[in-house]
Amino acid sequence: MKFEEIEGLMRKNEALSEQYILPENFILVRLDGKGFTKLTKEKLNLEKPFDERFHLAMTATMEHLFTVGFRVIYGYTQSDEISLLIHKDENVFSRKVRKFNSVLAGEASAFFSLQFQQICVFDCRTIAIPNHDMILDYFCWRQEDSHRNSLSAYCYWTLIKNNFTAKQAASKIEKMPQSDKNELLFQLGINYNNLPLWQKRGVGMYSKEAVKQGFNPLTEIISECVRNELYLEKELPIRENYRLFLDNILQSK
Ligand SMILES: Nc1nc2c(ncn2[C@@H]2O[C@H](COP(=O)(O)OP(=O)(O)OP(=O)(O)O)[C@@H](O)[C@H]2O)c(=O)[nH]1
Ligand SMILES: [Mg+2]
Repeated sequence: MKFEEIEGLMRKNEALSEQYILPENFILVRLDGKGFTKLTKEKLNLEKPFDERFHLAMTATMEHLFTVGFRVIYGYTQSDEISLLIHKDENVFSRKVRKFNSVLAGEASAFFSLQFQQICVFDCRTIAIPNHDMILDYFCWRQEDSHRNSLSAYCYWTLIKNNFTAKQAASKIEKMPQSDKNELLFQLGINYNNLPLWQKRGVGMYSKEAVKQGFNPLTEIISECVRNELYLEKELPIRENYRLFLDNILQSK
């Protein structure tokens, strides 16, 4: 086959393999640390079940992802995952799915690795979301996942600290109802209700208007202007109030 024919065939196959997020759909991406159970245990030397330095690195990585060329409306992080809601009119890279996945996974992996001076890798998936209600359902789902995992992780590590083996601890909490997990922690001296909210609900990030004072050295006048700034919500509401909170952000974009 001639070079031109080979090139034509390759380009045709590449083009036909391409997937796009269809117009009018919001773009939802979720990044998740690859093999972080092992990484956090063996290489990063973290506090269990939650480590503030790890959480701050996740939050800083999410903030970085607001600045890499996509119109991000809202970001949410819990545990080793980050979800980003991208505007439905975003047309960057012609909405090619592979571009969202590869660029965002690359940016997150590089940025997070620098925080710990270790190779840390994120995967990324891209999901089309056709309407507002599904966006609210999505984020409530991830927040509920955060809550369930955090309760289980606290139970597991508290049992380990109380001399249970890994196998005993895992089998004790397997299939245990949530209310019993709360009670188990209480019996072992931990009031789950008093634990930091970021560990139970995750945190959210979005841009909002802030009034700033600026000093003009030429006119020597202090003036006020309104700027959009990234804001981190560390005390997210839950359930219906979380839906209202998200709805407000969506209405303003
Ligand atoms: N010690 C510690 N570990 C954490 C913290 N946050 C997340 N992790 C770990 O991150 C893991 C996240 O779970 P998964 O994403 O389901 O598991 P994974 O090992 O990353 O596997 P894949 O995502 O499938 O590659 C948990 O098992 C925790 O061990 C933290 O603050 N402290
Ligand atoms: Mg993971």
